[in-house]
Parts: sequence; structure tokens; C-alpha cells
Amino acid sequence: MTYYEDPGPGYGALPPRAALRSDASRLSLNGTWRFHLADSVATAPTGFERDDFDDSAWDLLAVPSSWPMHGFGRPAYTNQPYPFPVDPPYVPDENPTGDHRLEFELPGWWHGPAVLRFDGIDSCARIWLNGVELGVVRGSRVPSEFDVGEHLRPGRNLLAVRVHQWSSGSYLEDQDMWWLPGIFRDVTLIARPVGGLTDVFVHADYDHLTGAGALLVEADPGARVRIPELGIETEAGRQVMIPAVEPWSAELPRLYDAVVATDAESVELRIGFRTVAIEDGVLTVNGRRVLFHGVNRHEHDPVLGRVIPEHRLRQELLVMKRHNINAIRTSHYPPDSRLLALCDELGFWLMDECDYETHGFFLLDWRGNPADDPSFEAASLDRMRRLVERDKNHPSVIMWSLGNEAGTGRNLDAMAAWTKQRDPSRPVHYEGDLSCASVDVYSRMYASHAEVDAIGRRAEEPLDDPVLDARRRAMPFVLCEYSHAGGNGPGGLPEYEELFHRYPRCQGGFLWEWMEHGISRPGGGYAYGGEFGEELHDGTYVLDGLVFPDLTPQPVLAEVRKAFEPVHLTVDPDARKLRLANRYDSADTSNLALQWELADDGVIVARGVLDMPVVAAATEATVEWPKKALDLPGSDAERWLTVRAVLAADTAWAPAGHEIAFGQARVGVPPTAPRTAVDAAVRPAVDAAVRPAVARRHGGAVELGPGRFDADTGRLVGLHEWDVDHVPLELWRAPTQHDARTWDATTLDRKTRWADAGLHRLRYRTVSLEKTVSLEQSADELTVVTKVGPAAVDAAVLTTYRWTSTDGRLTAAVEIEPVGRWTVPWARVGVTLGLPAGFQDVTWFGLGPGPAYPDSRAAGRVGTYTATVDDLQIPYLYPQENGARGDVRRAELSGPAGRLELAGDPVFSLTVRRWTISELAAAAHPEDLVPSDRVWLTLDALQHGLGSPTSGAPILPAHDLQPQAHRFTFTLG
Ligand code: IPT
Repeated sequence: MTYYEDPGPGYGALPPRAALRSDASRLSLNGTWRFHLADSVATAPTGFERDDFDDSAWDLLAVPSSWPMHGFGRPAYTNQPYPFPVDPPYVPDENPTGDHRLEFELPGWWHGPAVLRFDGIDSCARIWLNGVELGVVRGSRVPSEFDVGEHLRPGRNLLAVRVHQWSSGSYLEDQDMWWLPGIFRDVTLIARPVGGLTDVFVHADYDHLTGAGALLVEADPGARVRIPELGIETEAGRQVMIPAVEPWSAELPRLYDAVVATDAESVELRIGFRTVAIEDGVLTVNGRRVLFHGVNRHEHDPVLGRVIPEHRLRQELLVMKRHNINAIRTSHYPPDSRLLALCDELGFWLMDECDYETHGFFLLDWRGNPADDPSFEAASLDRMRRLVERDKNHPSVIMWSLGNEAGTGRNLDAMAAWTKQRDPSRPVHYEGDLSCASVDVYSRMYASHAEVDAIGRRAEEPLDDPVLDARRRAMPFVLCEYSHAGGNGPGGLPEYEELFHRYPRCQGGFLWEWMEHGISRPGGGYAYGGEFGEELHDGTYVLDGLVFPDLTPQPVLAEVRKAFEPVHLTVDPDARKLRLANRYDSADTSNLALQWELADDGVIVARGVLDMPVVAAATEATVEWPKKALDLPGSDAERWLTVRAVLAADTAWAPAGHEIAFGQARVGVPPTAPRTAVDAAVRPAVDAAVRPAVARRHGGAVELGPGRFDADTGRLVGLHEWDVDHVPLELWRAPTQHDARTWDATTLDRKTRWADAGLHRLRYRTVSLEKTVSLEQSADELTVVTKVGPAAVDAAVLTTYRWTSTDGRLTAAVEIEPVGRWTVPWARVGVTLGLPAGFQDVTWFGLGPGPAYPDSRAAGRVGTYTATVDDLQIPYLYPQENGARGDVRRAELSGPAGRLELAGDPVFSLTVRRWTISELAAAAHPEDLVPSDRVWLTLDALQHGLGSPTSGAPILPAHDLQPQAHRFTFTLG
């Protein structure tokens, strides 16, 4: 067996220890290395590790790097399937092998023992220093250290590292992401002074009943511990009680600087006092129930692959904090260790996960799963150990996770047992074993709202084993993944949030997932799976983030921020009251200030501030409105009151004034009334008091007010001076990623069902054009009945337009009625109008500023907004339905073509694009979408929800648009 196929953990490395900030000398070996890539081990050069090997013809490569991102080989994406035959622990002969060589000068002052540290090599490396083999490592995302003191020499040294893309370790690393081999994290030479610190393990507990801290630092004998701020000066190994200490939490991440030192070495630590416990079936930190408003975070950079620059790590966390995200599952491996320090500092709850996933065995009914194979036990334990030892001193880590999607097996059980014994202070998580026999929390992924509700009531389906069932039923519950964010989605967040607040047991979860794993293409834009010639791939499934690869938020992140609001503001303007529910786990509201504004038809007419009461966590308060605030004279306008809770002072992650939460209510209507009703009853379209226009036949057209209609089909062909294309009824949309996939193989996805049903190829037959009879006498109404349906079936929709015109405007009262047998839901009920391209700007009064869909609209606020047509588009990496603005009462399009007003009665949803729905659906990348000489407007009365079915949970019934009769009205002018 080759060393890279040996299922063991490798050899030669030192026992794992904490990542420490030490004053011992260190030399970064990052930089430009010599590199040679061979297709297979057989064709890799021999003797490359030797000092005298001539590498002058080799390429240059940055280290750290994922070599396929630098033109060597290509990235490849699979979700579950292994991209090689499943034959553990063996891997194919075609095993890309990257040889790396670095010559470095040891500084003259360097002396004594040293270790060589590799923070991450994907997936297996054999390492030589000055021709002497140091050992072999596997475990891509955990560190390894080698004792090199004896092999270093003064002056020039040669480090040679052979990296194999595939190894036995690959079987344990089948995460849903790009396969990206390389030395992708730091390489460092670290001096190990004699008498220095081998390892440090900080135990810093907080007693919430007394406010006391308990500190125990395990370190080498004789080490001293100092925390100047607390006046602590003690010996390692001795427990110290601190009568009053400020606890650490994700909300208030209080850290104390500490130094642990021997005479030879000192390390700096930032200590957070906190105690994690499970009490009465609820997970608590410092005695308080915690609610995870989390995300799953992979490590991805669109240019560098798995190399994440530090500024980007920080930026990611800032964007999260600014969107009320308080927790991270490090899916599905330990992150760059710098992330942990940032999480301690900024405040996040971390579920720190082992580099462990064998998902491809699911496709084989878990036959031969390495997680249950004794020959993989040592490697399994080794990975867990290297995770726990590396990260054990971080207060942000409050749970260890054994890995993801690795089925069940003895190795997982052994990993759990070892972890509990090594660190009893943190619960252990693993989702893949439903029995939860070896873990401390019950976890599921993509459970539906209904199932979470049952779990909340502790009324979930029982396990066969009553003992295990009782044990699991008593556990706290988390959704380690939920609300898959593929493309335009997910919908249904507020409903999950409601369950988390209703049931103490349901402690939130981690959205799937933080970032889209698009890879930058040389010509612009991003590639996804299948674009690198992979013979097996999972296409766009790698595009499922809340932020674009450049960290720009997708619109749904506003929805996330709304759902995760730590204070909940309910405005009742008529009662002149604001109810404020503090949903922080432990923080009071003293960090926040309250601002309000009143707007008439979106124009602000008054604004001010309210005194923020200090409301304790998990309690509520009512704030009285200042008298003057709502005493403005009434007007005909639609008046809305908006209240915002903002940061009162700068924080480490956002400036003062940053909005944390908002509430909005209409003034003059009861707050419980639906804010907007998409399907409200149609009012009489014509107001008799204004001058009605008269329809006349003119050549081949019928004229009514500013409109011209085709005399045969009754379609609108002109409006004022503009030529118009008119699609009387749309039932289809460019499928979203969620439309295009279901998890359950027995259910067909909507995209396929719509395609089979022909929603994208409707035909139109004019049934009647009522004015044709009386046209000669002229009339003030034009009634057009069209039967709309796809080929091959009798399912159709009778669509009746009643066009009227007053005051130079044209109003359509539309009624639709499904006939025949419909077997699929509809994507939308809408009308499309094609107009000249000279309309460039859109102003609307409705929900904004971002898009709104039926199940993703909580972040929208009623107001007046302006955007260019181009700005209205959301450039999802795979083009799909996007950018609809919701509850639009009125809109205006303007530009060189003129000015066109649109109005709903009461509202419609508006999309404006420079391409058609079909063009949008046909594009593979946003760059494929070429502006045409038309602007296409779709006014929707109804849309299907976005949902999040790609990984399991079905769409909520209320947002599943089934064929139905409906009436809506719009006005053009
Ligand atoms: C789940 C995986 O755990 C995660 O890594 C990612 O692939 C996610 O799916 C994508 O939806 S697997 C679950 C859907 C069975």
C-alpha cells in the first residue's frame, strides 16, 4: 500500500497542540516556491526532495495556494459523489501530484530547536527538509507540526513537499465544495525554546448566579499566568476564583488579555469567561438560553480558492454582524485559525466542525463507510484531536461537531467519546446519527416548519429504542442546516423564526449557506460546477450563498437581518404605542437608540427620536409616543410610520446609527389589517366624474384613450407615442434554482413540471372582442376575452380584459379563470408589456428597496424608491427570476423615451428588464444577457413563493400558487 493510500493518519508529526501567539521566533515560509505538477505519481520526478535536484525549469507558485486556481489542472465540483471510483482506501493512478520546493535562508540569529508548522495541505503531503524525510500528513484542514531542529542548518535550507490530490484522506473529505488541492494555508518555522511552552489549555468558567469566574490554565510545569486587568498572577495548574468578572458572550464579547509564560517563552491569550451547559433540555451559556441565528460558512475565495486573506475573513464577519448573524457552523471543517480569534473579538457562537464527511457513501447505501471501518479509526480520531487541540482556547467555540454527512459508525462514536473526555466543557454535535447516541444535542438539517413544530413540542417521531428516544427527546434542538439559499431564495424564514421563539427547545440554526462558491472567470463573472470539463459534477448546486463571492449581500440577506432582529418593534400608531421585545439572549437594550419617521406617500414629513428604555433580555416594554409626533394634520396620502432601533455608539463591527431592527405601520388603519393585499377586491375601474374616452376603429386598430389595440386580437399595440408588445397573461417565470430542484427523488421539481405542462409556451386565442360589434358607434369600454393555454392539453385560462380610459389613462380590469384540468402550480399571474428601450429609470411607491416575493418580503418597507432598470436586476450567478419589487401602488418609468405611469389597484409586483423572460431563462451567466431594443415590464398579481426545497423542506402551502380564479387591475398613462 502506498503511503498516500494508507488509511492511517500519517506519520512523523508531533502531537497536536493549541494554536498560540508566542514570542518565540518564527519565520514565515509563505512566498514564491518552485512547483511542478504531474498527472500521476508515476510521472512525478524522482529525487525532487534532494538538495541538488535542479528545479530551475519548474514553474513558480505562490504558497499558500490552491494550485488549480493558478492554471495548474482545474477545479472540480461535486456535492456527494466522489470524483473517483469508491474503493477505499485506494485512489486512481491519475492522481495529480504537485511537487513544491522552497530554498530559504535561516537568519543568522536563529538557533535551537524548532518546529515546522503546516496549517493546511489538501489532501496528503510527504515532507522533506534538506533531503531528510519529516513525515506524511493527511487531514487537509487541520494543522501539523514537525520537529525540525536537528535538520535545520545555518544559511540555506531546502524544504520539499510532495502533495497528492487524492489519498485515503479524500474519503473523509467529501464535502459539498470544489476539489482544490494545494498547500493552502500558512507554512511557518517556529522556534521552540528549551523550557518553552508545549501547550496551553485555558478553562475559564463563569458562574451566572454569583458573577464569579473560575480560571484554570493547564500548561507546562512552572508556567505562570498573568491577567493584569484582574490582578491575577498565578501558577499554571492552579485554579483561581475571581469574585466578579464580566462574562463573554456573542452579544458582549468581553475578553481579558492574559499572558502565560515560562522563563523561555510567553504566549498571549485573550480569555473569555463563559460556561456552556444543558439544563432542562435547553442549551445555555452563562445560564441563559441561546438562540443561534447562524450561517454555515465554507472557506472560499473566488480567485484564490481555499486561501482566505485575513482582510476578507474580517470583512465576512463584519457583514454577518451587520445582518444580525450571531453564530457560525464551520461547515464542514476547521476554518483558518485566524477566524477563531476574530470570532472571539467580534462575538460569534461557533460550532467548530471536524474535517470529516463521507457523503459519497450515501449513494452506496453507506456500504463500506469509512466512518465505520476500523482501519480508519486512527485517522478519524487524529482529525478530531487536531481540531480540538488547535481551537480549545477560544471562548467563541461553544460546541464541537464531529463532521457532516458521514452516516453512522464506530469511528464517529470514538471521536465523540474522546472529545467529551478531553473537553467536557462543550457539548458534542453530529447530525448524521439520528439516534444521537453519542452526542449531546439533537440536530437536523432542512426539517420542514411542521417537523420543527413537532420537535418543539417534543412530539417528534419516536426512535425504535425507547431509552435512546427518551434521551433524545430531552435534548435541545438545532437545525445545523436550514433554508437553503440557492439562487433567489430562500423563502419562509420568518416562520422558522417564529418557531424558535415559540419553543425553548428550538434554539435556532445555521442557514445554508454563507457564500456562493463561484470561481472568477478571466473574462468577468463567475463559473460554477461543470464549467471546468468535470465528467461528474453538480452544476449550480455550489451557488447557494447569502452573499456573492465578492461578499456583496444578496437581497435575501436583508430578509435574514429582519428575521434575526434581536429587538422586535411593533408599532401601533393609533394607540400611540411602540412595543419593544428584547430578544437578545443576555444583552439589554442600552446599546440601542430609537429613531422614527413619518412619511406621506413615501415622502418624509416628520422625524424624531424616542427615548430608549433599558429593557432586559427576554423582556418587553411599551414606549409612549411623544404627543407632537403624530399630531400632523391628516392628508389623503398613504401615511406610514417607521421606527428604527440603531446602534447608539460605535461598535467593533458597525458605526453608531447602524440599523438593527425596524418596525413599520400604516397610520390611520388598524395595525392588524393586512398591510397590503395582493388579491384585494377590484374597485370599479372607471370614475364616472372624469371624462371617459371612447373606443374607435382606426384602420386595423381600435383606439381607446391613449391606447391602440389590435383589432383582431385585442392586444395593446400602442400607448401614447410608443409601440407596445403585450402578453396578456404570463404563468411562467425563469426558473429559480429552487424551482429547478427537489431533494426527494420521488417529487419532480417545478421547473420540470412547468416545462412538461408547457407554461413557457402558452398560446393565445381571441375568444371575443366585444367592441367589434358596436365599434362603429364607438364605446367607452373594450372587452377582450382570450383563452390562454399550452399545446397538447385542455388546461387553459380564460382571460378577460376590460379596458377603459379616463383622463388620458388606460385601465385594465383583468379577470382570469382556469378551465380544464390543471396539474401544476403556476409560477405567476402576470401581464408583460414591451416598451422602447429609452425607459431607463424606475420610481415606485411600494415595498423596497430590495425585491419582495410572497414568502420573502419581511425586509421590505413601504416607501418611494428610484433605481435604474439595470440596478433592479440581481445578477444571480445562474440567471433566474429576480428583482421583483412588491406591493407597488404606483410606478413611473422615465428616460429619453418619455414618461409612463403605472398604477395598481391596489398593488402589483413589478419587474423591469432589458430582456424577456425566455431570454433570462436561457442564459447560463448574467453576462449572456444582452440588452435588447425593448424594455420588458411584467406586472404580477400573484407569484409563486421562492421556498427552499432543494434540500428538503417543502414550500409553505400559503405560498404554493395553485391555479385559481383571480381579478386584478392596473392603469397605464
Ligand atoms: C447537505 C449537506 O450537509 C451540505 O454540505 C450541503 O451539501 C447541503 O446539503 C446542500 O443543500 S446534505 C442534505 C441535503 C441531505
